[in-house]
Amino acid sequence: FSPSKVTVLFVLGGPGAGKGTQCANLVRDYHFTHLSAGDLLRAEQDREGSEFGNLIKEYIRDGKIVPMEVTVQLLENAMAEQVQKDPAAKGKFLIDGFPRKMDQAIKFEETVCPSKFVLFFDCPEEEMQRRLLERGKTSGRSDDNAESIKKRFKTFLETSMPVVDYFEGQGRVVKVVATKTPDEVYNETRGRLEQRLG
Ligand code: UP5
Ligand code: MG
Repeated sequence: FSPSKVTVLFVLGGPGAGKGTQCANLVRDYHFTHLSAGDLLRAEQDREGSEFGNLIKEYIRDGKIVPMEVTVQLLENAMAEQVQKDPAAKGKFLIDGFPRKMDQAIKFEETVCPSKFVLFFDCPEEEMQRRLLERGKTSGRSDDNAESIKKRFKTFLETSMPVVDYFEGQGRVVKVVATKTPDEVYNETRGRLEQRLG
């Protein structure tokens, strides 16, 4: 696909900030295609015959960032598949939970497609932890436990926040406070998005 024909927004925020929840709202109202890097990695982990299954499993449990080649390829494949399915549609993509390390950001924007801007959900750690522990009761996610959550927060602060700061320095971050109810967060998201998309 041609990068000039698609629109990409990166959706960032700490673990449990509500990226997935808000992306679902945006898909409903603005016809974006939602691609969660974490979901794509979990699907690849479970795919029979995947050479990366065990590696992904370990990285996710430890809250570490899977080597970028794997994730960039999964995203590129998913985008190409979507464009092929619906060539007439102007591809509008929400790339959720990516890039969360500088090397991924550079690589993706150079080789796949630059993002128009970054939607950043800002939420304090205590609130994110509360949400994740609550979800962990039923989610079955291998990283929704106190020990993995701690590691995910550490990676977010040390490795992923620098990516947000990098985009911020370029004036490409749209920040939304993500502490209130999902509906309130969504209202703010819509407002800021419409301002920015014009
Ligand atoms: N909830 C949501 N909004 C709420 C609100 N306003 N008030 C109260 N509750 C709210 O929400 C989390 C929970 O909170 C849900 O129960 C929800 O109902 C509730 P969700 O919308 O799922 O938040 P989200 O930000 O999407 O949280 P998620 O757990 O998905 O975040 P992570 O960023 O940790 O997970 P992700 O799947 O993106 O990545 C997982 C792992 O994959 C990473 O740790 C890493 O190991 C690996 N990974 C890579 O290696 N490379 C990548 O590029 C991406 C991921
Ligand atoms: Mg998510």
